[in-house]
Amino acid sequence: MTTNDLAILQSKFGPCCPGNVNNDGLVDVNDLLAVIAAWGPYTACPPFIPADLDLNCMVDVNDLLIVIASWGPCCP
Ligand SMILES: [Ca+2]
Ligand SMILES: [Ca+2]
Repeated sequence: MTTNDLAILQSKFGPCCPGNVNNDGLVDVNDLLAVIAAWGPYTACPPFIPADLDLNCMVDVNDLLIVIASWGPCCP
């Protein structure tokens, strides 16, 4: 992931919570499961699906790592 990718993520989710797939203020097992449920490439992209956190038209280990890296409560 490049600095530019990170900037895109931060503009989408805020600096603390790029892994918050379901936008509930917390990165937890539900976000992890959402990534796993959407695993693999998807067509008609863009639009990007919520689980595609690095916006590459595929849900893969990089998205999983983003969830793990931002695990826990989001910024207030
Ligand atoms: Ca969440
Ligand atoms: Ca992805």
